Amino acid sequence: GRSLRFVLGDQLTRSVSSLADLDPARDVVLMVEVRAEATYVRHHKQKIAFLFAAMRHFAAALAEEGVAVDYVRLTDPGNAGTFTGELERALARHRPDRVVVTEPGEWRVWEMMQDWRETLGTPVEIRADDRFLCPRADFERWAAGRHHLRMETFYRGMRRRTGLLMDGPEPAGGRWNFDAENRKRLPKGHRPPDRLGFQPDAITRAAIDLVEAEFGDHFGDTAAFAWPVTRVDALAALAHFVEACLPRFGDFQDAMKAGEPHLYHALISPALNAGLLTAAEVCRAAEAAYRAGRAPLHCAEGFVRQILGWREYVRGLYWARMPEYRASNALGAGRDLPWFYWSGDTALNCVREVVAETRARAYAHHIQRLMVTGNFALLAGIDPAQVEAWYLVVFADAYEWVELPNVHGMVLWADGGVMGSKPYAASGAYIDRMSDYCGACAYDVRAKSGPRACPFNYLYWNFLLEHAARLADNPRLTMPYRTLDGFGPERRAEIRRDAARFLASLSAAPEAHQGAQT
Ligand code: FAD
Ligand code: DLZ
Ligand code: SF4
Repeated sequence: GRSLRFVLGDQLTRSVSSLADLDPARDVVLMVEVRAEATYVRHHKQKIAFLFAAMRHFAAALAEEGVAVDYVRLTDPGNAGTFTGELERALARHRPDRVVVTEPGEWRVWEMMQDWRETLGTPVEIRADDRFLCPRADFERWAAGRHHLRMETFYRGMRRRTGLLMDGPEPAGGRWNFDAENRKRLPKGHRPPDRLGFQPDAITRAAIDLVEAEFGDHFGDTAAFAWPVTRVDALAALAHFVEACLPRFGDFQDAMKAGEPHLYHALISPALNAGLLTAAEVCRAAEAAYRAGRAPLHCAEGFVRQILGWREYVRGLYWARMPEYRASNALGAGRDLPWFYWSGDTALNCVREVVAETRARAYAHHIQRLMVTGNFALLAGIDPAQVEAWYLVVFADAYEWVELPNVHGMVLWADGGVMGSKPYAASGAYIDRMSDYCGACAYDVRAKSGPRACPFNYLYWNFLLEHAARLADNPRLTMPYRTLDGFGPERRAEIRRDAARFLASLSAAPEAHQGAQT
């Protein structure tokens, strides 16, 4: 029969399962730009522009192959504004025998798809997303009956399963994990390599203009848009990364430098998450560089671990634990998200830098997300739902399947330790060690108390004090709690006073700016 093949905006892979047995003579591919997907959170302008541009290029490439593509633009007359509404209209236009889709990245859309099967009156075939290396069912089997789901165990299984960086049954180099070698700070005056930027072509320019016209009040600028939006450009970005950055990726993975958000990072997550690259080919490219002597093992392994390990793991965890996963709030955090997460208007120089870079590029690297904006939200006890909404809005690579475990589990420990054995809380000393932010800050990172002291310092101890009942017997926190035990009652009172004063000075975002509003 005739199939209507519905391809979502983050399924832009020619080999995606919904296109597997495409018959160009009879089938139609449906792609839709819909307002609901751009506004379920008020995404950063670059994220929407990136996705619309990538969708339009993907549709054009399919059409060039001779495939019939029905592409609905955002401003087309009659656009229903939702996936379901547009699918209904397309069914009326094409009258196919069945609809074929690949399972979506987000629970929200999964629920929609379940409804389609009941309400559309046309059979809907939902296929597995085999662009991931670990099928959902396999992860669920591994996770069943476990409370703690540790990445490292999962990752070793994935190395064995795929043979990536394996020498027979042994991990290449005799070790699974070279994490300990990934913690260098950037030498003074060090200049990271220039990166490939991709100038918007006419299609991409039109997508940017559309976003400025339709979503002009969303967070973020578009002037610095330089993302690859085609497979060809994404492959060029990957090749450039492997050649110019991978050889030092591991060394400086955790380093931060003002004005240099990219450093040695791959900058491939928007392309990867939208399907312009696949996880398997990206991992193979890193392994090939190692085998050819063009990248040291600790760099290739560190990079493969991010994708074969972390990325597959958070995706598996998301599907194994949703929808309950996002409801927990193990530390009882309830403070409103401070306004400066949107405005960048804060004396905390590290936060100001990361928010400014995020606004300009819809990007911050992992340690900025984890140890600056994330660490602050943890220490200040910000409501998990508001923090999650922020992360889902501001990054071009953000989808709930990857954002939620990273924020809810890794950063906020709101899952009570499913993902991480302890919260990643850190004082200003960590940020000072890994960055050059503190030198230019109005606060003094070495001062422990008083109005000039770096707020991360007293917020860190205040956090441990507040959550002692929950965390003091955590074996990984023995050291800091021993230090805290040595503080006298006066020092403790001072910590609580400094923290209370600082936290009371935070102002929440005006209602209209909470990215979470739907
Ligand atoms: P690199 O540092 O070069 O890493 C290479 C690739 O590894 C990335 O492209 C990504 O695909 C993968 N990766 C690395 N770390 C992770 C991780 N923790 N989880 C999943 N994949 C990972 N990544 C997203 O793609 N979308 C998100 O919405 C997202 N939200 C995050 C929120 C927080 C609080 C944190 C701490 C991390 C988040 N990450 C997210 C993971 C990571 O920060 C980004 O994948 C990375 O910064 C993307 O930039 P890059 O391609 O230069 O990555
Ligand atoms: C993120 C996004 C946006 C902004 N717009 C669209 C769109 O107009 N059409 C579309 O098919 N997909 C879009 N997406 C991506 C979807 O939100 C994504 O497919 C779901 O979140 C499932 O992962
Ligand atoms: Fe951030 Fe504190 Fe350093 Fe200022 S002193 S940049 S607030 S860590």
